[in-house]
Amino acid sequence: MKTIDLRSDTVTLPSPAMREAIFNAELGDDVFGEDPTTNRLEQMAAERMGKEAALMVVSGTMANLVCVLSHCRRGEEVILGDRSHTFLYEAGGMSAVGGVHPHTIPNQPDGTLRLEDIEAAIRGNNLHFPRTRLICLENTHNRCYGSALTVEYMEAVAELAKKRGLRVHLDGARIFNAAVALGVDVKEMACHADSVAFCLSKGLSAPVGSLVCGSGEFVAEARRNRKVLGGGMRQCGIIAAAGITALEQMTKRLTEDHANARRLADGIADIQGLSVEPERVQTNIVYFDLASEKLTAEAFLKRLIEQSVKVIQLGPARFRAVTHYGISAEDIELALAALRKTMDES
Ligand code: TLP
Repeated sequence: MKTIDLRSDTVTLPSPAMREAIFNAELGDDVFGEDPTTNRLEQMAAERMGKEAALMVVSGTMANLVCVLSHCRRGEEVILGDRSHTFLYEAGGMSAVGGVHPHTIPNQPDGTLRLEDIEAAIRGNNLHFPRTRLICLENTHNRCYGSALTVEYMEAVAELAKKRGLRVHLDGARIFNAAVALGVDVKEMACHADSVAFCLSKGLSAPVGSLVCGSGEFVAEARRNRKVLGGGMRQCGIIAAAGITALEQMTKRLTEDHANARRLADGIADIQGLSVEPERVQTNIVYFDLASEKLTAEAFLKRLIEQSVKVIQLGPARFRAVTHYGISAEDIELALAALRKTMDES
C-alpha cells in the first residue's frame, strides 16, 4: 500500500524527466566554473528572479547562511521573525558561524513583520549596540500556515529598509508557491529583496539544491562564503540538471498542491476532535490540532501510520500536513478517510 507522506514537500522524489536529465547531464568542475549544467541553472535562476546572478548551494539552510554571511560582518545584527525558519530551524548558523546577532520581532499570523516593529528594532548609533544590517523575510511563511506575503507588503519593507540604509534578504524557499497563490511573477517579489534564496528540493521536487540570487557583486561574495562553508562542489551538474527540469516543468503545477491542501483542510474541518482554520490555507501547508482528550498525540500518529498516512507533529497537539508532487486528489480523500477513522474509533 502506498504511503501518503504529508510530513513535508521535502519528501518529494524526482520526476522521470528529472532522472533522465540527471542521467544525460553534461558535466565539468564547478569550482573552476566549468560545469555547463550548473552554469545554465544559475543563469536560468537569475533570469527567473530578475537578478544579475545566482549560485547553487546544497540546501535552503546553506542558502540563507551564505546570504547572511555575505550581507553582514561579525557583531552586526539581523532583524527577523520569531517564527522564521532561519531563527527556529537553522541550528543558529548565523551566530555560530558568522558571529551575527539575530534580533527577533513577532511574526504576525500571516507571516508578516509589522513595519512599526521593524522600525523599533533598528538600532541607533550607540557604541553599546550591535549595528543593524539586514531584514529577513520568509515567503511563503512555513510556520505561519504557508501564508504568502503580498508584493505590496514586500515593497513596503523594501522602502523602509532603503530609507534606513538596510538590506533585505528573502527566504523564498517556497517563493514559487507564493507567486502561484498570489497570481504574480516571482520577479515582482524578488525585486523588493537584495538577495533571494529559493529551494529546488521542496515543492519543485528536485532531489537536492537551492539557489542564492542577487547582484553580480553579491553572488561573487556568496560564492566565496559557500567555499568557506565547504560547499564548493565539483560535477554538481548532476544536481543542477534536475533543477533545470524543476524550473521548466514544476512551478505551474503547484496550483494542484494548493487545491489539495484546501480540500484537506476543508475535510479536516468536518472531523470531530480535530480543529483547523481552512480559510488560512493559501498554499500547500495545513496546520491542524488534535482537540480531543480521548487520544494522545503519539497514539494519533501511530494510528495514522498504521493506515499508511504520515503527518508531522510540531507542537504538543499540533500537526502539519504538506501537499506536494506525488500526492493526488485521491490521496487526499484517502488521508481524510484515515483521519476520520482514527477519530471515530478513539
Ligand atoms: N523546511 C523544512 C524543515 O526544515 C522544517 C520543512 O519541512 O518545511 N526556509 C524555509 C522556509 C524552509 O521551510 C526550509 C525547510 C528551509 C529554509 C531550509 O531548507 P533545507 O531543508 O533545504 O535546508
